[in-house]
Amino acid sequence: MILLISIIIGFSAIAISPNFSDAESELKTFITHSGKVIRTSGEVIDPLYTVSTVEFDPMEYLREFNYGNISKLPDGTTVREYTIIAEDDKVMEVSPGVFYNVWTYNGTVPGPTIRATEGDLLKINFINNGSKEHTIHFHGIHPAGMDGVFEAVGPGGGKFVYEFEAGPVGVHPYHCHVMPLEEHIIHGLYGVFIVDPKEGREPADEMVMVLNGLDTDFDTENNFYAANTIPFYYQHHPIQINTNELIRVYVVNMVEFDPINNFHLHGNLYNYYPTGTDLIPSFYTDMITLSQTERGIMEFEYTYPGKYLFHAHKVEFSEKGWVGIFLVTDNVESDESETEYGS
Ligand SMILES: [Cu+2]
Repeated sequence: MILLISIIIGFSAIAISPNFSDAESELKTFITHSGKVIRTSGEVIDPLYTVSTVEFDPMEYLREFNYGNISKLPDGTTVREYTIIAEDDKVMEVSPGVFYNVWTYNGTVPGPTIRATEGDLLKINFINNGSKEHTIHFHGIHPAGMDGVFEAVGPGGGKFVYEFEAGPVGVHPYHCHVMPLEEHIIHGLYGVFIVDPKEGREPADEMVMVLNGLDTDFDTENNFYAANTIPFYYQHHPIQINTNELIRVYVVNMVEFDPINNFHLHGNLYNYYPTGTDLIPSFYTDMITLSQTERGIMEFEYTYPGKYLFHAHKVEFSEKGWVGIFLVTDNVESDESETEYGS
């Protein structure tokens, strides 16, 4: 009899199992701020019991470039050394009351903007203090062993030194390349790598904008979009620039899930250098469209003072946070601006 019952229970379990996979049985249900019921296998963070552990100031990030610790080889080659530490346990309040588990390079999303000149020798000391394997995969030209794909760096203090010559000239992303890749990117393991031409570029007020999305409910759709992580930040804190001063924006699209993103500038047009690899612009436009990791350099000057929007012309993205304002004031100095081009 017991045997018969066991057989029946066993058969029932087999019959039911196609409808209740392991993954589905782990799904949790919660209600979003808009009342939508979401089922997710991701970690749901309760805002009432959560404290942000990330300090990130998008205004500081905007114009902050990390040139590394500089030394010279006997042959005169410039060596730049950087340290990047990965972690995956931080929590960031990305929007009021919305807490998100960010995976970070040096504690922020995006990670630091690494900057060098073409031909410099780069040494990136990578330390993985996370709980999962991570790497750094740089876009650009380098040996296969420095590509950050097949040499996963173990958790709990694993180390790897990426060493290669900076090139080509342009603006490139770097990001973790451990599978599942989408997960490692969407949580925030990415940053910008700028390679300057040896002759430099024209002096300008320079800034970096990483276009990113945040999937805070783990349904593989972005709930928020932004330039530099915090939705609506530059709308509430306009970026101050001057009339008749060259503005140079290094823009990198790191949005996952959505096939395109774009960048529209109001009251002006910009010269656009795709990937920044050419010193002659390819377009003069007020609108570019970017797929995943597409990037480039925008250059423009404002003639008239005032407030000008910049945003995704994919309106859904701008309404969910990817929108900002340039506050243009009359340049009181002469045309010879004192803004320095860092090096
Ligand atoms: Cu990773």
